[in-house]
Amino acid sequence: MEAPNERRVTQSGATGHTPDTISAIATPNGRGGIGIIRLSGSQAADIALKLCQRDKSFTPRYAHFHHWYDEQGETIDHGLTIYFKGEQSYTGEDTVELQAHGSPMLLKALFERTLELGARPAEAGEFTRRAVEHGKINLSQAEAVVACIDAATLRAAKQAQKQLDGAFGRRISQYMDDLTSVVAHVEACLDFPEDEVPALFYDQLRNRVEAELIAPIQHQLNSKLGERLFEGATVAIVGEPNVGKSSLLNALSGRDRAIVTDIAGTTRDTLEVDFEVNGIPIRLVDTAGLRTSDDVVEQEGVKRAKSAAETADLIIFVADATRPETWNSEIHFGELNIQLKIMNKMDKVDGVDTKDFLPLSIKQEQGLTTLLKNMATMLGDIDLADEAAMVTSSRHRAALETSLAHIQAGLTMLGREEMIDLTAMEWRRAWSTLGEILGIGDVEFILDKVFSEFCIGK
Ligand SMILES: Nc1nc2c(ncn2[C@@H]2O[C@H](COP(=O)(O)OP(=O)(O)OP(=O)(O)O)[C@@H](O)[C@H]2O)c(=O)[nH]1
Ligand SMILES: [Mg+2]
Repeated sequence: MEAPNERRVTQSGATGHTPDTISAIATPNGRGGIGIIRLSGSQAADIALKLCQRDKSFTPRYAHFHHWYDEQGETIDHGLTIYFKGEQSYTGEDTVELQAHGSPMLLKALFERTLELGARPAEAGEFTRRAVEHGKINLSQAEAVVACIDAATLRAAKQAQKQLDGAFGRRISQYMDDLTSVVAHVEACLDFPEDEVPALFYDQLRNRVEAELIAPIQHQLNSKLGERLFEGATVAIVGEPNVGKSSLLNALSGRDRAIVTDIAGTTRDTLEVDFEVNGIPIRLVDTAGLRTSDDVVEQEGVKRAKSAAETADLIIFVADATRPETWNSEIHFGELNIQLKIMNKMDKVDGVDTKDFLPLSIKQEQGLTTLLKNMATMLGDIDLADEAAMVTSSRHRAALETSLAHIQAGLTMLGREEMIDLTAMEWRRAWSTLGEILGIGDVEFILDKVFSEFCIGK
């Protein structure tokens, strides 16, 4: 008689050995209530049946309670086995999830057992890559999966969800459809003798390309908010000593992080705190007050302050309302682009002209809300009519920019008969560049690059 764990039951009708069934521990490395192993491929169900020593096929999407056995027939662990059949699974092929205890040791043993039974370890992002290859999702949705997992703020995660729902992809598909249609129109002109194509025809086509493609793509490219939500921004606080820079860092981040004293030169080194403004992840950098000093440590601090300011996305210059000598940002930062200037300690003065400074009293907590609002605006948080179609990655931005350039190049040649071919060629290039966003066309190298950023098990 056959040993139970060698019984061969085929669930999916797969015959023979396909090396292509992948397995991975899908939950993060560490201890937890539940840990999940995921299998995908034609042998997934068969491997799971052997693991369970079960001879009756699984009901799809049904949680089967089972023990899982090793080669000797000893229990490794027990838990839920869920089978997703082909089309109904995340990857678009037979998939099994084993919901085990979240013990790193047991999960490793279970995972190794799935390999013994014929699976191979999944590569980073391979489950999602298969989903793309089986047409379950497009490439921009696959990227949204990573963005969702990596999101540092709830707003970023929600934005990733919208991309995952396909709003961004639908917009790109719309552009591609429009391009197909205008290319067809242009090519139709080739069938007419030159003087029979009415000028009006070109005008209408031009207007259409401008309204349906150029304007909306430019609008999408104008906002950097999407990238900011995921990539975050660095904000440096600079100014003369003792103006309240460290106090501002503490007030904004809501943490008593930096030392605050009335001694000028308290902060020597740069100090960073992470927080968020309107869902934009911010790295706030406090710096040493800028002044000429003989102190070697302080000189180094000043050097660091300058380099922090140079690399920041936004520089906040703080001045002390009681000391006009601290108001001139040109002295130390003449060459830098200071976007936001603050006049602090307004509680100590009466009727000071704050010029282009934002009045603030950290002590009395006045002006902080306005400051946060200004920060968000300067970091690109403007009202967008259509947040769902927001550009969220530099890859998408580059593709949209290239595509726009091709559309515009085609447009400049439109109306000249001998150039018709070139116009159509530029617009076809625009089309395939947009296709790269969705993973359409010959894009193997793009897939490799995108999926290398995934984690194992996703
Ligand atoms: N009255 C008043 N005092 C303030 C205000 N903000 C900060 N201070 C005081 O100003 C002094 C200097 O504050 P810090 O935050 O240490 O100043 P800093 O710019 O970081 O100084 P350095 O690290 O030396 O460059 C402290 O005594 C604070 O309590 C304010 O809005 N009003
Ligand atoms: Mg300080």
